[in-house]
Amino acid sequence: MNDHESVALSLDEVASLSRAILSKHGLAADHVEAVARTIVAGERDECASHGVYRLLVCVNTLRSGGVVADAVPVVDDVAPALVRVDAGGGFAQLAFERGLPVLVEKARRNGIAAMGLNHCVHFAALWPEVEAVTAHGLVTLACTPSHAWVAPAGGTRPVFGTNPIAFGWPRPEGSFVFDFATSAVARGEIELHRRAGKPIPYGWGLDADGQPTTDAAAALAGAMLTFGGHKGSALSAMIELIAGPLIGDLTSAESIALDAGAGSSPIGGELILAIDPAGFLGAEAASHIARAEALFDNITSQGARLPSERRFAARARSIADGVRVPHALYADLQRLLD
Ligand code: NDP
Ligand code: PYC
Repeated sequence: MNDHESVALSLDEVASLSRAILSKHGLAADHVEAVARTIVAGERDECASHGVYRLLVCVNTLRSGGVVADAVPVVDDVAPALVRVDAGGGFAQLAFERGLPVLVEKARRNGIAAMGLNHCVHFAALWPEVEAVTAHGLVTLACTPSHAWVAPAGGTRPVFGTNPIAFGWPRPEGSFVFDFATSAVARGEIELHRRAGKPIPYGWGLDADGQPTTDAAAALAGAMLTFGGHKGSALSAMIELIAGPLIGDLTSAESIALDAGAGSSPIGGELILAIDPAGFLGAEAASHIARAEALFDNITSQGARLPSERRFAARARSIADGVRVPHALYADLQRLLD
């Protein structure tokens, strides 16, 4: 991005802008803080589809009544290794933060634990949550359905959400974390292409007639495609099941039906698993976990990179130098303060 096409902001300015916009549109103070933290994290790590751009989506969801602005998450200790948090129709971030200490304590006590978030509005990347769990030395898996925008492999009509899955493995510095949509790309990425008037590659979406397209708007109106053909399709189905009906929550098709064209963010559940290496290995856990470093070395020593390497480099840059937001997006964000 050229300097003349963008606005320079410090991370503090990104945080203030996020808080101001969310507060102005009626979000309760504790949610403002939790949501702003993930927006800043997304922008800081140069995840453009889940940084300040998401403020437009949050405001649209607040305006359309698609989220309960002052929801109070209720933590339910349902079983020795299970915790549920009813987000009450609020954004997922606060529900996650309220349930996290219980999940960590249960994983430590039992070796493994699962947290189900219910009735939450999820517009965010999963890696901030995964990093928050791995920070406690726990291996983590998280996934959530979204809205039915994605056709199954071999089909042409949306059934699945963009259904992200994220995994985290604790390391001495900077966990091994991957986090991606099971669609070829996140919907937010296609929306950014539409905003910038850029074509999308073949393989991301089909138009309303089921034909491959490079037109971002046509793919948004038609159907997105899964990554890796039948493999992404099967993973996406798994996420529908284990973060939907298994925890008593919505599928992506049910979420978009509830939305009824309002354009709000998806509502439904999220499943987060946490595994304590000491559960299997006791006092030997540290030495076995250390062996993972050889695996990572074998990847990076041949010039391949680890997932999150780009993000961690972006993070270091942004902390030192701040971030750059495209002018057009910045102008749209300023209008939300009028
Ligand atoms: P990408 O296809 O860009 O994949 C992202 C993941 O792959 C990151 O972990 C990334 O690491 C890693 N990666 C990318 N390129 C390489 C490479 N060459 N070598 C090794 N690792 C690599 O992202 P998506 O568009 O699929 O998803 C983007 C975000 O959207 C995710 O954070 C996801 O959670 C979010 N999302 C949220 C949804 C929701 O319902 N809440 C729905 C769909 C998506 P790095 O970051 O370091 O590049
Ligand atoms: O980019 O696909 C996406 C997405 C859906 C919900 C949040 N992000």
